[in-house]
This record gives sequence, structure tokens and C-alpha cells, in this order.
Amino acid sequence: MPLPVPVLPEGVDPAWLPPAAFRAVGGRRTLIRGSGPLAETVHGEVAEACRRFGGRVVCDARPGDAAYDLVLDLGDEGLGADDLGEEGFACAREGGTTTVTASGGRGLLYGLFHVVRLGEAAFTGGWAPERHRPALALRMLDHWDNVAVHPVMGQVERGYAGGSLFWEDGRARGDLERVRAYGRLLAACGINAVAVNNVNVHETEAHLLTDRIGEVAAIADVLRPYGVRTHLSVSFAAPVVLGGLPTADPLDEAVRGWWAAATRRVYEAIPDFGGYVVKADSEGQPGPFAYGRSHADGANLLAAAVGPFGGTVHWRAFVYDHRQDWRDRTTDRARAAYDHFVPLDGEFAPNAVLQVKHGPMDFQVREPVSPLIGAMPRTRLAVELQVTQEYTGQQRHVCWLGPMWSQVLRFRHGPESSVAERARGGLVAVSNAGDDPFWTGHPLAQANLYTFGRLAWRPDAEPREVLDEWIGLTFPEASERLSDGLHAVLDGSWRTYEKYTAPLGVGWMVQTGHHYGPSVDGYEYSPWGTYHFADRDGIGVDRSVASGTGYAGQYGKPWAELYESPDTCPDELLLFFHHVPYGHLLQSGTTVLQHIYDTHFEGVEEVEEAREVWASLAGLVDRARHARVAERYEEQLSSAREWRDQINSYFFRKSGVPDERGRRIY
Ligand code: GCW
Repeated sequence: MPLPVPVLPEGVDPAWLPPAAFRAVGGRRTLIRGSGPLAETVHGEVAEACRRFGGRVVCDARPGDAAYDLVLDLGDEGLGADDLGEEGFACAREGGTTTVTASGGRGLLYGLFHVVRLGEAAFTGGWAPERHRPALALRMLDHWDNVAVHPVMGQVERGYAGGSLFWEDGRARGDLERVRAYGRLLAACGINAVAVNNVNVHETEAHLLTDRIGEVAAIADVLRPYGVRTHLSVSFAAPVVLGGLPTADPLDEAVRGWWAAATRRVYEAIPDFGGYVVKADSEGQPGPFAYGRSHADGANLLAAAVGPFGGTVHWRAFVYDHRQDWRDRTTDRARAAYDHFVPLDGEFAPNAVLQVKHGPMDFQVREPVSPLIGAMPRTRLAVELQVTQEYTGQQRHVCWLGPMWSQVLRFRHGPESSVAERARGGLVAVSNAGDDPFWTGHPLAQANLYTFGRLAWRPDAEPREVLDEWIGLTFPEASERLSDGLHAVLDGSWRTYEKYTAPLGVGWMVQTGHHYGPSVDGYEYSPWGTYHFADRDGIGVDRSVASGTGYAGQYGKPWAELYESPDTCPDELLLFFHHVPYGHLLQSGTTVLQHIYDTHFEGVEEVEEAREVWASLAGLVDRARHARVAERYEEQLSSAREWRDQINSYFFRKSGVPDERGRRIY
């Protein structure tokens, strides 16, 4: 039986799966061979496309029955399906027939979406067999969604796209059709796992693990047909808060028994449950430190519980002192993850994955790659990105992060392996989606979600080509002008954002709490460990080994040496690693101060230009989408001006040195 394609509620944007994206497939004769739940999903997709575009689909016919344009073959013969794994597929085109072969249901589904992406090209000429397998087995989204609306954080912590897709009025949604549509979008960009609740597990949400597991199971049921597995964030204190035990000590027998029993019931409800996500001893969340135990003890406790069922624990490495004294120059938040976790390398169970944020701080517009990722060879690591734009414009600004993520994934701590190769436990990102009609608030922020999925599948993909794919799917009738326009506003948008916000890798300078808009000293005297140390003479954090916090020494060669000296440290990270005078000459040939002025003027000019480009695309983009983006450009521009003027004025007042070009500074 074909699984019906989800029906989007009235007014909800189809994102990268508009019906027209299926035109090429839908006009053809397709044969599907194989059975099982995902074959039914594939069948439903093709049947719907054919209904619209006049093609035909047949299931399970014997070979040679008729001529087909497309054969989707879930079997273990043909095109060497044997080593494709559950998710890979092979495809070829010969004698007028395009063939996709997979040995697993997910592979067949990904193969179909591959053909959809190719469009007419999938049915043109002949092409030699190609094999596609994801580089990373786990491609996961973490939703920071609360079930109950949190008094400070709202329903979705750091969410900029409305309410939660999963939870409404304190419960799982009764109508999960939109969640089904979400699963479908995720499958089309290769994402195969979702954690459905916030890593800050509050009281209501703690119960999802036990008495409310049925609600999680209902969500899992609708995501499963799209190959998406469900994971849950849990509280380390669950044995106490839910089980009534006096302790959550990971080495206590009763605690171990409690987790084992609770986990057994989870798997009864969700047989393919992915596992737990844990934020422990971090920003007030409970953890093993309270019992004098290590984070390996904590992670292994949960790993033992999910292990018998094939589950995984994602244990976050985001552990630092968030109650630091700003007067204390010896504590460096950037060092914390490495200092906590490197001594534990080799102690984590095989199904415990240490999930590390890509940078040492917290998803700033520019950070070095976390040294921890290069220093845990005996631990399975997952790398965490932030698709939700907490520090990159909160989905009111256009900031396409593909180029940043690509740099991170290609970074090599040493000669041996890239970040992507070290991320054996997968690539994870905090989702930017919500119940907003455009899914992501800003319609162009959809490109970030899509790009994340595709880079997790193929980390060495050219981000620009991924963007082309996204454009091709989202705007199937895109003219060259529209496609060029979209590239013009997206390609450089991350660097533009960087230009008008915190300079040269120093980060922050945001308003406290909500983190939107400039406040240069907002966090300067706070306990959060996020300082820039600007005074009348200079700015930056000395993280050298010679005279600073020693953070630069957490890298291997060649980075430790490069970062150690202001002469060799890359410009874009200079203030992350060094405190320098305003007159310090950058490698680019300009002084730090003049660089700050120049980039802030340029950044605003670039937003002005992008806004004009967008305006010129009216008529080529559907009205609602065009209007939403146009409206957000107004906000982006006024926010960018505010950033420019506050930052430039701040540094002019501190240094007393005017802009060489005499532009207006307040
Ligand atoms: O970036 C910070 C956010 C917190 C978040 C935390 C984390 C879920 O400001 O809102 O909490 O990171 O990653 O745990």
C-alpha cells in the first residue's frame, strides 16, 4: 500500500518539496521493486507525483514486463547493492532507463530524492553507475523544544520560528500531519534522527521518559516512514525526580536498575528508539559531579541502559563554569571542554558519543574549531552545529552558514583526518524549524536547514553546489536571474554578518539574555566567561601559552604554533587569541581599529545592496515569500546600522583614533 504523501495545512510553505519539484519523476513510467514500510513511502511519493503529472507507477512487477523510465529497486542484486548499507544507493542510466538500487529502505528513499533533485537530468542521455553512501551514519537534529512553555525561554529555547512542531498546549500535538511533512523534508536532505525535546530538561519534560513516553512514541510513529529515528533528551536526575530514589549516583546499583527498567519501557513503546541526549553539569543541569563521579561514569550509566537495545547516548561536552568571576583572568571558558574531557579519552562506552560544539565557546559567528575534536582519538565524537541562528541574526537576518560549516568540517587538527572524519558519532545540529508557516521564520533560513543535512551526508560537498540544489528544488521554475539573485543575497551573507558584528573572532557584544542586537559591554562584567577586555589601548583575549590562558596550547601542530603568535594567527581569529593594540597591523595591511571601522561600514553597505537585489526579484518569487523576506530585510538593515554605529562609536571613544576616511562616527 502506498503511504499517502502528507498534506500541508493551508498556508504552510512547501519549502524544498513543492509539487513541481516532482515534475520529471511524475511524468514518467516507474517500477518499484521490493516491499517494506519505506518502499511504501517511496511508492506514495511516486504515485502522488504521477497523479499530478500524468505518469504511471507499478509495484513489484517481474523484470521484462514492460519498459520503464525509472526502476527503483530494493533488492540485493544489480549494481552491487551488497555493500551499500542501509542508507546507500547506486544509480545508473542505460538504454533509456534510470535505475536506482538499494539494499535498505532508507537507501531507496534517498535514491528517489536524488532522482528528484536531478530533475530532467535524471532522464537524459546515459550515465555510468554511481554509488552514494552517507559519509556520516548519524545526521541528527536536536530540537530545543519545551513541552510546557517556559517562563523565560518560551516554548522553543532559542527558537525563531514560532512554536514547536511537536508540542502544543502542554502535550504532543493531536494532529501530527505537519510532523509527517517535516519528516519528509528531513529525509529529502538526508537527516535521519531527531531529538524531540530541549537539552535543558525541565520538570514537565522529564516525564517524557516515563509516564509520557506514549506521546514520544506517537511522534516516532510518524517520523519512522521517512527514515527518521526519534531520540529524547533526559535529565540526569531522573532517578530522583521521577523514580523517587535518594540519589542519581551513576555507580549506585538502584540507580542503574532504575535506568535499565525505564529504558526497557521506552523500547517497548518505541522499538527503534535512537537513544538519549544529555546535558549534564552544564548551565545548572544536574550531572555526575554532584556525586564525585566523572562524566564517563555518567555517560556509561546511560549507555549500559540503552546498549542492549542498540541505542546510543549523546553526552554533550558543553561543560564550563557559568558562574565565573570576571575579575579572574586565569579561568578561560574556551579551555573548559578540553580540560574536562581529554583526561577521559578511552573511558567512554562504545555506544556513548561525546557531542562537541564545533567551537570552544558557543556558536559565535567566528570561532576556531574546538581543539577537543582533535584530542579524543579513543572516543566516538559527534560534532554539534547550530542551525538555529541564536548568534547569527536570529532568522531576522540573512546568514547562510554553509561556508562556515564547510570550513569546520574540512578543518584538520593534524595531518591525519578532518573534523568530518573524526565525527564518527555523527553530525548534529540545533534545529531552526518551528510551526511558522515558512518553517524557519525567515524563508531564506530554510537554506541553512537543507545545507546542514546535505553536508552531513557529504561533508566535502561544495556549499555553493548545495545551495544550487536547494534553489533548484525550492524554486523549480527558477530563471537564471532568480538563481543569480538568490546566490547574490546568500553566498556572502555569513561574512557580511561577521563584518557588522563582533570583530576578528572576539565574539559576543550582544545584548544579554536574548542575544539579539549589539551591546558591546553587555557580557563584559558578567559571570559567563565571555569577555573582550577592550580598554583605551587595545582589545582581545590573550589565550597564548606564553602570556595568556594557554588555550592555544590545546592544539597540535601546526595550529598551536600558528595561533600562539599574533604575527601568524589568522586575522579573522586574532582577537580570539590575542590582546593587541588598536594600531596592530593585520596581515591584510590595515590596523585593527581601521579594520573595525571599514568592515562595519562595508557590512551595512552589503546589507543595503542585498535588500535591493531582493527587491528586484519581486515577481519572480511568490508573493508571500517575497514579502516576508522583504520585511525582514528592513529589520536586518536597521539592526546592522545599530551594530555599526554602536561598535564604531565604542572604539572611537575608547581609542580616540578617528576613521582614516572621515566617515560618520557618533
Ligand atoms: O548557546 C547556549 C544557549 C542556551 C543553550 C546552551 C546549550 C539549551 O544560549 O540557550 O541551552 O547554549 O547549548 O546547552
